[in-house]
Amino acid sequence: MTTMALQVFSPAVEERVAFAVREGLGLMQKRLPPWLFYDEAGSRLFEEITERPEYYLTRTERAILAEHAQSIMERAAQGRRLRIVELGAGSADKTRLLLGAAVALQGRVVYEPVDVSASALQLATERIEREIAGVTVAPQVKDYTRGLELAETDERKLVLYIGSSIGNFEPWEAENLLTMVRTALQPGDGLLLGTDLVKDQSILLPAYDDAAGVTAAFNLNLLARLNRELDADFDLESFEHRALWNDSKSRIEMHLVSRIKQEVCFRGMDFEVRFRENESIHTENSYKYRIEQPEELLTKAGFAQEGRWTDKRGWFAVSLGRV
Ligand code: AVJ
Repeated sequence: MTTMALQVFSPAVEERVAFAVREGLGLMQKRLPPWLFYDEAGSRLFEEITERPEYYLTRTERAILAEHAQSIMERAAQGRRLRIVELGAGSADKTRLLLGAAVALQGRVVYEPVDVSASALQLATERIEREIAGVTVAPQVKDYTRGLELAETDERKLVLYIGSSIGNFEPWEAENLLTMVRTALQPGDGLLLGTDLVKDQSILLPAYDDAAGVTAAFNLNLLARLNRELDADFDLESFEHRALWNDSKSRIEMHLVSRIKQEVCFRGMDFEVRFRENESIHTENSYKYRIEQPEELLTKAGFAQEGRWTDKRGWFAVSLGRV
């Protein structure tokens, strides 16, 4: 007898993927949204990216939090009890530093990670409850880009939006997202925002095109996902990863470039796409901010900037906004 892997059938996700493909691959400049990266393999590859020597973001932000967690928490709490909400919790690795500081400050803390991935939340919940005494985890499975509902509590809330996740959004989208977060909060509540800063291309480009090829694999995995989920026939060998710096938009762009003229069939949805030689699919933007921009963004979204912490090289910023 053969054992088959259990197929988890989730039409909602599949329809969202099919919709994104139909919409994005029909454009003049083909594009696919970056949330498509994060299937199981993609989430694992992203964790691997964060350990590559070229990918300075995670390491730099972690160093900022390691050094300043205590003062960040004190500044956010202002003598009150804090409850910590995190948007897009992921592996919640850097969050431990902040949770540890909150526990040191107030004895115990409620941590509410919000993420679309129930499995990622499950893992993070178990790990954090096991490893940090005093933390109660209250996970919420939700796509926070579609709205946020936070219970009214006596505690002051601090929303964490770290890891430069905001960088995936166009400036106007980023403003809308943070405005939406602000409207879910009460006066006195805070937002901790992690933003990657503009720096020389000689640093930026390798971070998105590491020598070991993990970022390339992360980008190409998107096509493997479409092959599997939509029964497409992308030949992964005939596409290549490309990262470029768009100076006028201040962003890193990732593309998947077709090495040849070809046609790709989506047998699962009666849809074909033609590629010219060298034609690309734009898969991600990663905006890089000038040092004064996080504050401008917070202000436009209705927050007052309450503090800002950076590393010695000025590569990354963590900003605290208050409602
Ligand atoms: C998770 C959006 C912060 O933009 O640096 C890493 C994703 N893409 N390498 C980033 C990513 C390519 C990452 N963020």
